[in-house]
Amino acid sequence: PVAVSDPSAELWQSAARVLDTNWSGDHMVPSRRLYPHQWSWDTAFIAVGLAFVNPARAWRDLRSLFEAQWPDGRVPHIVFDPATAEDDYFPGPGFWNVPAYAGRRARGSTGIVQPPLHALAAWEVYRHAAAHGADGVSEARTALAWLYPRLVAQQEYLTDRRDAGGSGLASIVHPWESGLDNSPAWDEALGNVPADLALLERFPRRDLAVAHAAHRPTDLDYARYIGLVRNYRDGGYSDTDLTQRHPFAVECPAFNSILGTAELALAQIAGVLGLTGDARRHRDRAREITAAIARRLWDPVTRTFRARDARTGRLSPARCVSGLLPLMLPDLPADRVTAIMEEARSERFGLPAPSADRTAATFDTRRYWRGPVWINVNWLLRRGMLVHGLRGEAEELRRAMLRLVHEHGHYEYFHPETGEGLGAPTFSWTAALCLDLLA
Ligand code: 9YW
Repeated sequence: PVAVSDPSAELWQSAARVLDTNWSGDHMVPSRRLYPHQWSWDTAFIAVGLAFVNPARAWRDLRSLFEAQWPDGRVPHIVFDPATAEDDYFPGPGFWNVPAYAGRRARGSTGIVQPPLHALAAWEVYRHAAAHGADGVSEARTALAWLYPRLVAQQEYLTDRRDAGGSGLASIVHPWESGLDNSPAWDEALGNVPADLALLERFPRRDLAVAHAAHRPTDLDYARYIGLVRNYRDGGYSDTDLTQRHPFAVECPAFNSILGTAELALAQIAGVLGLTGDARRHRDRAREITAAIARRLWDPVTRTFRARDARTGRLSPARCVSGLLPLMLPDLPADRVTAIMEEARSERFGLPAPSADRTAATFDTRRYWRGPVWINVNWLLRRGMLVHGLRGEAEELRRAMLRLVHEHGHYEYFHPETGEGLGAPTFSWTAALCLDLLA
């Protein structure tokens, strides 16, 4: 008989191999060369895929991340691997110089956050535990019980300390906190951030040594990024009076949709742990966050969700993929669901959705978050479709994502016109989410 190769089986195996290669003992790296440490929201996406092939590693990875949680509840966006040289990534632990009160493990971390996707990830790993037998279930319950109070502290940090605009939404204090690093959504707010180009002479860009300059942020933006870190750091990473003390505070629709989704995942987890009062509170919080997103971040003129500058009150003029992610929220009003799907299907996006509006002057097919397709945000978008019962659209998107990865590889991101793989070639979250899409 002729051996018939099964493309799904091949893809599954190559994805599992990427996750094996990128495992570093007690955590996963996003990619060996470009990102040799642990990144916060990567850990969540990765756990979703590890749930199928190695749940013990999913729990270990989440645990490694939350061991570096600060006493105020913030979960750092990077936990640095002490075994990796300081100059392998800039800005490294020396530049972040986090205060002693952050705790021993957090000393080797950054002081900013990323989208709080971990409750959803923990719930997903738990949901699949039964497939790994009785031991898998008992491991999952123990892990959930350990994580739950930490996940709650993470939410409370974001909803209390980070409500810079007093609107019931969390503000990000740095574009890196969005995970959509140099999205055009930040351009207008970044215009108010001083750019000290001399900083780049003192701290040369390490990212340009390992990635194409045409894919990466410009020097002007990079100088602002470093200046923002320095300002937040020099203020002791305090969130008091943020809008006066810090030149960047923005309410992102994707970050806040994930914040709301996390409350719903926490409600499920609380249910498993027998905490019914907590579960009710989490559901109420999710409804409040949804209402705040629908009120604060909706532009009635263009019928799209936008980022809002908490300092100036202005909505960003840029249409970005982040504006499609409120679809993840089940209580989103029906007219907003319709508007998001119309925008997603329009010539500005299309499926899989590029990171930014194809018709905008800022659209750039190769530059980081300003045009390329990312699997992680499309995976979130697909979840949103399923939440609203849009099964046909969800299936179409699932197939489109798998086609892209099957034809081009487990790349970090993809050219929005040709599908060419860009950035790191064996990228953990692309591989992990493929496993989920194939399962
Ligand atoms: C950087 C690790 C991270 C992701 C971010 C992505 C990128 C880091 O890589 O940022 O140095 O530019 O934008 O979402 O977590 O994969």
